[in-house]
Amino acid sequence: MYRSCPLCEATCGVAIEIEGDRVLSVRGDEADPFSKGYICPKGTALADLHHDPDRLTRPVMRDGDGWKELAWDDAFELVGRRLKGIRDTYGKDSIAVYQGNPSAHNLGLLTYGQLLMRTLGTKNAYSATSLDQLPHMLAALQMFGNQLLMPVPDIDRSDLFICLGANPLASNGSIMTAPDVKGRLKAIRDRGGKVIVLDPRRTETAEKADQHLFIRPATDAVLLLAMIHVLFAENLVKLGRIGMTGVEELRTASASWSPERAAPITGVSADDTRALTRALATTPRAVLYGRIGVCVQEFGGLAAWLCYAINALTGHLDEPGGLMFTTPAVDPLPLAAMLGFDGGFARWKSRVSGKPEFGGEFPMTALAEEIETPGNGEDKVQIRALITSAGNPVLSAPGGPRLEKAFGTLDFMVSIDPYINETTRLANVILPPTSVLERSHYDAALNAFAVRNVAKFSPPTFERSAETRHDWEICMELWTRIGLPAKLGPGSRLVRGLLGKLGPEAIVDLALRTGPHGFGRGGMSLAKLRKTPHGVDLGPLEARLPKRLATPDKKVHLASPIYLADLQRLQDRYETAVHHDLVMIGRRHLRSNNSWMHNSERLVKGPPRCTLLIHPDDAASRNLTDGDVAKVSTRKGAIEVPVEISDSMMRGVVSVPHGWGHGLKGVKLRVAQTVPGASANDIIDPDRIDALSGTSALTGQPVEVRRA
Ligand SMILES: Nc1nc2c(c(=O)[nH]1)N[C@H]1C(S)=C(S)[C@@H](COP(=O)(O)OP(=O)(O)OC[C@H]3O[C@@H](n4cnc5c(=O)[nH]c(N)nc54)[C@H](O)[C@@H]3O)O[C@H]1N2
Ligand SMILES: Nc1nc2c(c(=O)[nH]1)N[C@H]1C(S)=C(S)[C@@H](COP(=O)(O)OP(=O)(O)OC[C@H]3O[C@@H](n4cnc5c(=O)[nH]c(N)nc54)[C@H](O)[C@@H]3O)O[C@H]1N2
Ligand code: SF4
Ligand SMILES: [Mo]
Repeated sequence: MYRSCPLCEATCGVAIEIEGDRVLSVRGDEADPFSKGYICPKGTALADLHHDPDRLTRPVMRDGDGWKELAWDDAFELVGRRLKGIRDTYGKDSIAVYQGNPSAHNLGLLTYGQLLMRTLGTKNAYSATSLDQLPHMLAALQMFGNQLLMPVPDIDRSDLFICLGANPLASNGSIMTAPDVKGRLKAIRDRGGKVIVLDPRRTETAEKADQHLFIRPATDAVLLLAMIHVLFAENLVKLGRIGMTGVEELRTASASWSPERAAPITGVSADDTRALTRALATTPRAVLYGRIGVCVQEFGGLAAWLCYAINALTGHLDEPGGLMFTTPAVDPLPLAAMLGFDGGFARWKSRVSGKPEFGGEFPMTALAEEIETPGNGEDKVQIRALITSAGNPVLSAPGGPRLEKAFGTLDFMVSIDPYINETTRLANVILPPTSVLERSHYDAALNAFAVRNVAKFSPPTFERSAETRHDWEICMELWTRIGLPAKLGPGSRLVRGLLGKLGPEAIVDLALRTGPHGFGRGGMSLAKLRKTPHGVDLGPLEARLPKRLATPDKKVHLASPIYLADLQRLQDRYETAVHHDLVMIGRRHLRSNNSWMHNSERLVKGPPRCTLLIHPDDAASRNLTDGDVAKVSTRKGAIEVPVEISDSMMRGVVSVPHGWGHGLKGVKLRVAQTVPGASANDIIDPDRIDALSGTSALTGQPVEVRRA
């Protein structure tokens, strides 16, 4: 059986050997035209997820300290009645929704999960977006006119790959769907090109690069402004064929940020900044790729914007080997619009602290206060109920303990999730979906950010039993039982009755047929994909501008006023810079996936991974030796983790990975609980945000470290 692995963004093809209802083996699918046999250890663990005895298959309801199983109909009746009651009594905004990361990897949630959230009509919509890529989406909206128009590095044709705040050798790439990044980076070097990594840690990716430069956390915007300063100073700006506005504003904005001024802030020397800039500007096929490290920080909005802008200023936007837009078989723009995911920023603000909405969602940093703070009147509604879907905010969002406490005060909470984990143990009812191998799959989201245009449909590997429900069926049922509007809103042609019959496959089929490779232009359809189980290659990325732009003037807007205004905050920050002895960053490991795959023996075996990485000098000055237990504290609390001394860390920076902390009472993950670790998000201050976008500042958290 062939399918694609939905666990991370790489979308590798897997070949699964089965016997009866058991998986015998999972291997890379050599015939997949995109991944060509590559998989990582998590792909093999698909079998563990499917066979995990802790995975729920029927709804459960909290019953004192334990849980009792419910029949599906009873569960839907209960959840529907409670949520409807709360909505009728307190209003739409009294029900909050949190959608986690796997939503983007699950066709049912991408479509019907979105529809459920949108028909709820609640302003209290939250997701992992504000812990992740929000600044990239905001930049796409401001610069290219649509939040989904995020360009991707054309890594296979690039001769210079500058990697800022990403570690694709561990993460397998993000907003850059590229199975076997290691092979693709090696290919750059084999053809005489260069890979340069800027990161506060000498990462796995940096180890394989031509050059690694340490950069102090959360100073990327300063580095990028200095690089832009050099571009103008040395006449290296090259605008190419695309119409752009805002070039002069960028010249002015960068004028005061000389590399000499930036160097003591960023830790990147003025010479290195100039050399880097010249290399980017003079290499015909080059790209600067920025990812989560540039987003989840105090100046994430500015940094993500400047990453796109610098590619545009050096003539690398929409050019082979540069930063390009995809031509996916399912165009996400009309699909998202149809599902009610409209772009927009700061059209309204959150009730308690005035945080800006983005795409109809508030940032995660507003959730706890919106639950805790009493409302007064119709427009000022307090959250009374919560639906979490494919998310684990107690571990993945900063201020985990506060969220946990807040969830405990809700009138009702329901989680759509296969596990009783740190978050879902707080729910009244858990509705578990079918396993990853029991459902069909099409990567509607990730194909849109793939470094080649590809399409693949995965049929279910196993027949599901009548006793189970797909994510989309759960969402559909809740839509009906809560008594939500049957239509999305004025103008929407999506009607509940019809959607209940269609299912996500029909939506994909329609999108394929009407998409850029569809009717008359390649005849793409679901039927066609079913006949090509390894997937189809639709060729390299192509130039798409200006046609693809969604800006009214069909130009790239290099200097949106929201960014120009936010530059003052950067100025102020470094005029009054407070020096911190130590700041904390995170890290990812190839055998983890955020918080939720530590229940697989084969993925967690080996030495403990939830450790504090610290530079030898920083360890020495604190009398720490390898294997000591360190107490890491912030004004939000403290955690204890083993010390691992390593010169891969920049001085003044320590690293603790997120997604651990499985020792909480009531968690039912028997393997994960044997390697609990501690949650970095317990001590990351939720009030540290990028004030522009509302994104959580997960990186650059000031900490104190001493022996426990
Ligand atoms: N194995 C594995 N793969 C995953 C995941 C996982 O948990 N495990 N998670 C998936 C998800 S949800 C995502 S969003 C992607 C993320 O994919 P990536 O963006 O590649 O994420 P990371 O591996 O965390 O790499 C971020 C890098 O930024 C560096 N960094 C931290 N702070 C700063 C800073 O201020 N400036 C700069 N320049 N660098 C900084 C960190 O040291 C780190 O090396 O990975 C996905 N893939
Ligand atoms: N400190 C720090 N915090 C971080 C990050 C960081 O780098 N540093 N990274 C952030 C990022 S990039 C992200 S994306 C978030 C992730 O944050 P979340 O999405 O909140 O957390 P995950 O750990 O991905 O949890 C996924 C949940 O989905 C469930 N699940 C898995 N598959 C399915 C499915 O098919 N259907 C349903 N219904 N449920 C499913 C799992 O059981 C688990 O409960 O974490 C963020 N938090
Ligand atoms: S790299 Fe990602 S998609 Fe590929 S096998 Fe690993 S987890 Fe699955
Ligand atoms: Mo993410």
